Amino acid sequence: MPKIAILSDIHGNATALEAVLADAKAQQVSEYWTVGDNTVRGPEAERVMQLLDHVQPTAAVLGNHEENYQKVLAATPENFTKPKQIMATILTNFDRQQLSPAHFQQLLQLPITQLKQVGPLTIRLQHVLPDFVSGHSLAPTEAQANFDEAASGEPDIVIYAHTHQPLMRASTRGQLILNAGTVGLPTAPRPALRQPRAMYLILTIDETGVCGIDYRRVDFDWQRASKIAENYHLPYLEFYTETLRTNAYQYRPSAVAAYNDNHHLAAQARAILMKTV
Ligand SMILES: [Mn+2]
Repeated sequence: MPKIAILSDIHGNATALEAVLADAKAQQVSEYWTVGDNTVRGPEAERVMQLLDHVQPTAAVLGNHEENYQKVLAATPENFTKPKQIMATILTNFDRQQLSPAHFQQLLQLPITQLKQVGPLTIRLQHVLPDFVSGHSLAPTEAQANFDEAASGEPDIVIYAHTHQPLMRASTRGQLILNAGTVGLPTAPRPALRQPRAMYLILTIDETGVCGIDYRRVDFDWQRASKIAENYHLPYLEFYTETLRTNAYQYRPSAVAAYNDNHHLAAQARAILMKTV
Protein backbone atom coordinates (compact mmCIF):
# COMPACT_ATOMS: atom_id res chain seq x y z
CA MET A 1 0.00 0.00 0.00
CA PRO A 2 1.68 3.25 -1.10
CA LYS A 3 2.37 5.56 1.80
CA ILE A 4 3.62 8.79 0.29
CA ALA A 5 5.41 11.60 2.10
CA ILE A 6 4.63 14.97 0.51
CA LEU A 7 7.48 17.41 1.09
CA SER A 8 7.30 21.04 0.05
CA ASP A 9 9.13 24.30 0.61
CA ILE A 10 12.22 22.84 2.26
CA HIS A 11 14.05 26.08 1.37
CA GLY A 12 17.56 24.80 2.02
CA ASN A 13 16.82 23.90 5.63
CA ALA A 14 18.56 20.52 5.90
CA THR A 15 18.11 20.48 9.70
CA ALA A 16 14.33 20.46 9.31
CA LEU A 17 14.48 18.00 6.41
CA GLU A 18 16.54 15.55 8.46
CA ALA A 19 13.91 15.62 11.22
CA VAL A 20 11.12 15.07 8.69
CA LEU A 21 12.92 12.18 6.98
CA ALA A 22 13.50 10.50 10.35
CA ASP A 23 9.81 10.84 11.17
CA ALA A 24 8.78 9.58 7.72
CA LYS A 25 11.04 6.56 8.10
CA ALA A 26 9.51 5.79 11.51
CA GLN A 27 6.09 6.02 9.85
CA GLN A 28 7.28 3.50 7.24
CA VAL A 29 6.70 5.78 4.30
CA SER A 30 7.25 3.97 0.99
CA GLU A 31 7.64 6.93 -1.37
CA TYR A 32 8.59 10.62 -1.37
CA TRP A 33 7.24 13.42 -3.57
CA THR A 34 8.53 17.00 -3.56
CA VAL A 35 6.40 20.01 -4.55
CA GLY A 36 8.96 22.75 -5.18
CA ASP A 37 11.23 25.23 -3.40
CA ASN A 38 13.63 22.53 -2.21
CA THR A 39 16.35 25.16 -1.97
CA VAL A 40 16.94 28.91 -1.57
CA ARG A 41 16.71 31.12 1.53
CA GLY A 42 18.21 28.50 3.87
CA PRO A 43 21.94 27.73 3.98
CA GLU A 44 22.23 24.09 2.91
CA ALA A 45 20.98 23.62 -0.65
CA GLU A 46 23.52 20.89 -1.41
CA ARG A 47 22.89 18.92 1.78
CA VAL A 48 19.13 19.09 1.13
CA MET A 49 19.70 17.58 -2.30
CA GLN A 50 21.97 14.88 -0.84
CA LEU A 51 19.36 13.98 1.79
CA LEU A 52 16.73 13.77 -0.96
CA ASP A 53 19.06 11.55 -3.03
CA HIS A 54 18.98 9.04 -0.17
CA VAL A 55 15.17 8.70 -0.37
CA GLN A 56 15.01 9.03 -4.17
CA PRO A 57 11.79 11.03 -4.65
CA THR A 58 9.52 9.52 -7.30
CA ALA A 59 7.95 12.87 -8.21
CA ALA A 60 9.24 16.43 -8.12
CA VAL A 61 8.08 19.76 -9.53
CA LEU A 62 9.50 23.25 -9.99
CA GLY A 63 8.99 25.97 -7.37
CA ASN A 64 9.30 29.70 -7.88
CA HIS A 65 12.73 29.67 -6.25
CA GLU A 66 14.05 27.05 -8.67
CA GLU A 67 12.40 29.11 -11.42
CA ASN A 68 14.42 32.05 -10.09
CA TYR A 69 17.59 30.07 -10.85
CA GLN A 70 16.40 29.99 -14.49
CA LYS A 71 15.52 33.70 -14.42
CA VAL A 72 18.89 34.68 -12.96
CA LEU A 73 20.70 32.71 -15.67
CA ALA A 74 18.63 34.53 -18.31
CA ALA A 75 18.85 37.99 -16.68
CA THR A 76 20.98 40.95 -17.64
CA PRO A 77 22.24 43.56 -15.13
CA GLU A 78 19.77 46.02 -16.70
CA ASN A 79 16.55 43.98 -16.61
CA PHE A 80 16.71 42.37 -13.16
CA THR A 81 16.85 45.21 -10.66
CA LYS A 82 13.68 44.96 -8.50
CA PRO A 83 14.37 44.34 -4.78
CA LYS A 84 13.27 40.69 -4.87
CA GLN A 85 15.20 40.15 -8.13
CA ILE A 86 18.34 41.44 -6.41
CA MET A 87 17.71 38.98 -3.58
CA ALA A 88 17.07 36.14 -6.06
CA THR A 89 20.36 36.90 -7.81
CA ILE A 90 22.37 36.86 -4.59
CA LEU A 91 20.69 33.74 -3.19
CA THR A 92 21.00 31.88 -6.51
CA ASN A 93 24.69 32.72 -6.59
CA PHE A 94 25.09 31.49 -3.00
CA ASP A 95 23.33 28.18 -3.76
CA ARG A 96 25.18 27.66 -7.01
CA GLN A 97 28.55 27.93 -5.28
CA GLN A 98 27.72 24.91 -3.11
CA LEU A 99 25.43 22.82 -5.34
CA SER A 100 27.05 20.11 -7.42
CA PRO A 101 26.65 20.88 -11.14
CA ALA A 102 24.37 17.82 -11.41
CA HIS A 103 22.10 19.03 -8.62
CA PHE A 104 21.96 22.54 -10.07
CA GLN A 105 20.96 21.11 -13.46
CA GLN A 106 18.41 18.83 -11.81
CA LEU A 107 16.78 21.83 -10.13
CA LEU A 108 16.79 23.87 -13.36
CA GLN A 109 15.06 21.08 -15.26
CA LEU A 110 12.16 20.28 -12.91
CA PRO A 111 8.77 20.09 -14.66
CA ILE A 112 5.99 22.54 -13.72
CA THR A 113 3.52 19.73 -13.11
CA GLN A 114 3.74 16.01 -12.69
CA LEU A 115 0.90 13.50 -12.97
CA LYS A 116 0.96 10.36 -10.85
CA GLN A 117 -1.44 7.44 -11.05
CA VAL A 118 -1.81 5.65 -7.71
CA GLY A 119 -4.48 2.99 -7.41
CA PRO A 120 -7.65 4.51 -8.91
CA LEU A 121 -6.42 8.08 -8.41
CA THR A 122 -4.88 10.57 -10.80
CA ILE A 123 -2.85 13.00 -8.70
CA ARG A 124 -1.27 16.19 -10.03
CA LEU A 125 1.61 18.00 -8.34
CA GLN A 126 2.14 21.70 -9.01
CA HIS A 127 3.81 24.43 -6.93
CA VAL A 128 0.88 26.85 -7.53
CA LEU A 129 -1.17 26.70 -10.75
CA PRO A 130 -0.67 24.14 -13.55
CA ASP A 131 1.03 26.78 -15.70
CA PHE A 132 2.35 29.25 -13.11
CA VAL A 133 4.64 28.60 -10.14
CA SER A 134 4.34 31.82 -8.12
CA GLY A 135 1.87 34.45 -6.90
CA HIS A 136 -0.82 34.57 -4.24
CA SER A 137 -3.76 33.03 -6.07
CA LEU A 138 -3.94 29.97 -3.80
CA ALA A 139 -3.53 31.59 -0.39
CA PRO A 140 -5.85 29.62 1.92
CA THR A 141 -8.48 32.39 2.04
CA GLU A 142 -8.60 32.99 -1.72
CA ALA A 143 -11.72 32.67 -3.86
CA GLN A 144 -13.13 29.32 -4.91
CA ALA A 145 -12.62 30.26 -8.58
CA ASN A 146 -8.84 30.24 -7.99
CA PHE A 147 -8.96 26.73 -6.58
CA ASP A 148 -11.14 25.63 -9.50
CA GLU A 149 -8.46 27.01 -11.83
CA ALA A 150 -5.82 25.10 -9.87
CA ALA A 151 -7.80 21.90 -10.46
CA SER A 152 -8.32 22.40 -14.21
CA GLY A 153 -8.42 19.21 -16.22
CA GLU A 154 -9.23 15.87 -14.67
CA PRO A 155 -6.92 15.16 -11.75
CA ASP A 156 -8.75 13.61 -8.81
CA ILE A 157 -6.34 15.16 -6.35
CA VAL A 158 -4.21 18.30 -6.75
CA ILE A 159 -1.25 18.80 -4.46
CA TYR A 160 0.22 22.30 -4.39
CA ALA A 161 2.64 24.18 -2.10
CA HIS A 162 4.10 27.72 -1.90
CA THR A 163 1.83 29.26 0.79
CA HIS A 164 3.52 27.37 3.65
CA GLN A 165 0.00 26.83 5.03
CA PRO A 166 -1.32 23.28 5.31
CA LEU A 167 -4.72 22.98 3.66
CA MET A 168 -7.40 20.57 2.51
CA ARG A 169 -10.05 21.94 0.20
CA ALA A 170 -12.29 20.86 -2.69
CA SER A 171 -12.81 22.19 -6.19
CA THR A 172 -16.40 22.88 -7.29
CA ARG A 173 -16.19 19.62 -9.25
CA GLY A 174 -15.30 17.71 -6.10
CA GLN A 175 -11.58 17.25 -6.66
CA LEU A 176 -9.48 17.12 -3.53
CA ILE A 177 -6.88 19.89 -3.14
CA LEU A 178 -4.07 19.43 -0.61
CA ASN A 179 -1.17 21.52 0.65
CA ALA A 180 1.43 19.95 2.95
CA GLY A 181 2.64 23.26 4.45
CA THR A 182 6.43 23.69 4.63
CA VAL A 183 9.35 21.62 5.83
CA GLY A 184 11.89 24.40 6.15
CA LEU A 185 10.25 27.74 6.87
CA PRO A 186 7.29 27.25 9.20
CA THR A 187 5.15 30.38 9.33
CA ALA A 188 1.52 31.21 10.06
CA PRO A 189 -0.38 34.48 9.85
CA ARG A 190 -2.09 33.95 13.20
CA PRO A 191 0.22 34.19 16.26
CA ALA A 192 -1.33 31.29 18.19
CA LEU A 193 -0.80 28.99 15.22
CA ARG A 194 2.90 29.79 14.88
CA GLN A 195 5.31 27.08 15.99
CA PRO A 196 8.84 25.97 15.11
CA ARG A 197 7.87 22.61 13.63
CA ALA A 198 8.52 21.22 10.17
CA MET A 199 5.31 20.33 8.35
CA TYR A 200 4.69 17.61 5.83
CA LEU A 201 1.95 15.17 5.03
CA ILE A 202 1.63 11.44 4.54
CA LEU A 203 -0.89 10.29 1.96
CA THR A 204 -1.83 6.62 2.19
CA ILE A 205 -3.61 5.07 -0.77
CA ASP A 206 -4.87 1.54 -1.44
CA GLU A 207 -6.68 -0.03 -4.39
CA THR A 208 -9.97 1.65 -3.37
CA GLY A 209 -8.47 5.14 -2.98
CA VAL A 210 -7.32 7.37 -0.13
CA CYS A 211 -7.18 5.68 3.26
CA GLY A 212 -5.27 8.30 5.20
CA ILE A 213 -4.23 11.95 5.03
CA ASP A 214 -1.91 12.66 7.93
CA TYR A 215 -0.77 16.27 8.41
CA ARG A 216 2.36 15.96 10.50
CA ARG A 217 4.39 18.51 12.46
CA VAL A 218 7.88 17.52 13.52
CA ASP A 219 10.19 19.18 16.02
CA PHE A 220 13.55 20.25 14.69
CA ASP A 221 16.42 22.15 16.27
CA TRP A 222 15.66 25.57 14.78
CA GLN A 223 18.37 27.24 16.86
CA ARG A 224 20.92 24.86 15.34
CA ALA A 225 19.47 25.64 11.90
CA SER A 226 20.00 29.37 12.61
CA LYS A 227 23.55 28.74 13.79
CA ILE A 228 24.37 26.79 10.61
CA ALA A 229 23.05 29.71 8.55
CA GLU A 230 25.29 32.07 10.49
CA ASN A 231 28.34 29.82 10.04
CA TYR A 232 27.66 29.61 6.30
CA HIS A 233 27.48 33.44 6.06
CA LEU A 234 24.06 33.08 4.46
CA PRO A 235 23.00 36.22 2.59
CA TYR A 236 19.87 37.82 4.11
CA LEU A 237 20.70 35.94 7.32
CA GLU A 238 18.44 38.06 9.54
CA PHE A 239 15.36 37.34 7.42
CA TYR A 240 15.94 33.61 7.71
CA THR A 241 16.81 33.47 11.42
CA GLU A 242 13.95 35.82 12.33
CA THR A 243 11.53 33.65 10.37
CA LEU A 244 12.79 30.55 12.23
CA ARG A 245 12.63 32.36 15.59
CA THR A 246 9.20 33.97 15.21
CA ASN A 247 7.51 31.67 12.69
CA ALA A 248 6.18 34.82 11.08
CA TYR A 249 7.01 35.60 7.46
CA GLN A 250 9.81 38.19 7.27
CA TYR A 251 10.58 38.56 3.55
CA ARG A 252 8.25 41.49 2.78
CA PRO A 253 9.31 43.35 -0.39
CA SER A 254 9.64 46.65 1.52
CA ALA A 255 11.92 45.03 4.11
CA VAL A 256 14.01 43.38 1.39
CA ALA A 257 14.29 46.71 -0.45
CA ALA A 258 15.50 48.50 2.69
CA TYR A 259 18.01 45.72 3.43
CA ASN A 260 19.35 45.86 -0.15
CA ASP A 261 19.88 49.62 0.15
CA ASN A 262 21.56 49.40 3.56
CA HIS A 263 23.95 46.68 2.39
CA HIS A 264 24.57 47.97 -1.18
CA LEU A 265 23.33 44.71 -2.60
CA ALA A 266 22.17 46.13 -5.95
CA ALA A 267 25.83 46.56 -6.90
CA GLN A 268 26.64 43.02 -5.72
CA ALA A 269 23.76 41.55 -7.77
CA ARG A 270 24.88 43.54 -10.79
CA ALA A 271 28.40 42.16 -10.49
CA ILE A 272 27.03 38.60 -10.27
CA LEU A 273 24.90 39.10 -13.37
CA MET A 274 27.80 40.54 -15.35
CA LYS A 275 29.67 37.30 -14.68
CA THR A 276 26.67 35.03 -15.31
CA VAL A 277 25.77 36.49 -18.71
MN1 LIG B 1 7.21 28.99 -3.41
